[in-house]
Amino acid sequence: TQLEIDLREAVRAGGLALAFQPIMNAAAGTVSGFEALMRWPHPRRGMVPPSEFIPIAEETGLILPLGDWALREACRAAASWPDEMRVSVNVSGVQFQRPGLEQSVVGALSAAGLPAERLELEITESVLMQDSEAAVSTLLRIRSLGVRIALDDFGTGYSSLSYLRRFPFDKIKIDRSFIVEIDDPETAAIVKAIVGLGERSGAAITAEGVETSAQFEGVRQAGCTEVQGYLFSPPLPAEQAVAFVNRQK
Ligand code: G
Ligand code: G
Ligand code: MN
Ligand code: NA
Repeated sequence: TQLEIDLREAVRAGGLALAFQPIMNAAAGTVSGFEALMRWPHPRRGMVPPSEFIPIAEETGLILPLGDWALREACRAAASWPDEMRVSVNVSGVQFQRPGLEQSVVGALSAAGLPAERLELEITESVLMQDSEAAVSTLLRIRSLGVRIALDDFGTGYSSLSYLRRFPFDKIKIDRSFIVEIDDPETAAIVKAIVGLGERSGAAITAEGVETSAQFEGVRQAGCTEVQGYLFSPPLPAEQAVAFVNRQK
């Protein structure tokens, strides 16, 4: 398709960008890091959303060079932030199916001079579903470098709880479909239960998609330690991310 041709050209020519959304410490109100999110300003169509181009990138294998680029670019940006701030990078299942993800991670960290502890990879359950033995061993090797591993979109899959036993996640990100309903006592009870599970395994819990102060209060009461969402900030261009940090001080 034309979009595929355009994406190939954009990858080659460096036509994509990363946006950075702040992740806040729920108690302190400080920035604990940023999630890197790909943006594609298309020369004719305007901004193409990731929900359109990521699936194309995954089907065509373009996600491999694109994923490498995102890791490098994210680490490079993070190297200019205050020492305590992490960068979180989304990683597709396809990137786990090919050898070399560990090499890409090591390469991105060393090119940026970023300590491994300041990088976090966000994966979804689908990564562990495909070929779980190989994916788990790749994840463990990357984690042994000091890189943190977060389980993204938690609660949207089919057998979420079993994955928590299969891998020692450093963080669980609760999907925003729970957050929009946090005023419902049953949903709040589920979120509290997830927080309890996370605490027992030593994982931090992030609430995604927090849009209102009532939701913020609800997830804080449920015990979420980190929050992310439009209430705090949309994803920002790299320069504005640095300005956001300075404004919080
Ligand atoms: O950025 P939004 O704001 O629209 O992102 C939508 C989805 O696109 C995210 O939830 C994530 O799953 C995916 N996405 C965004 N950036 C990346 C990326 O760098 N790599 C991968 N694999 N997925 C991404
Ligand atoms: O990787 P993941 O699927 O978690 O991507 C996060 C997605 O959520 C991105 O598309 C991002 O732009 C979007 N997002 C971030 N904050 C909010 C929010 O408060 N509300 C909504 N509706 N979407 C958000
Ligand atoms: Mn994510
Ligand atoms: Na998510």
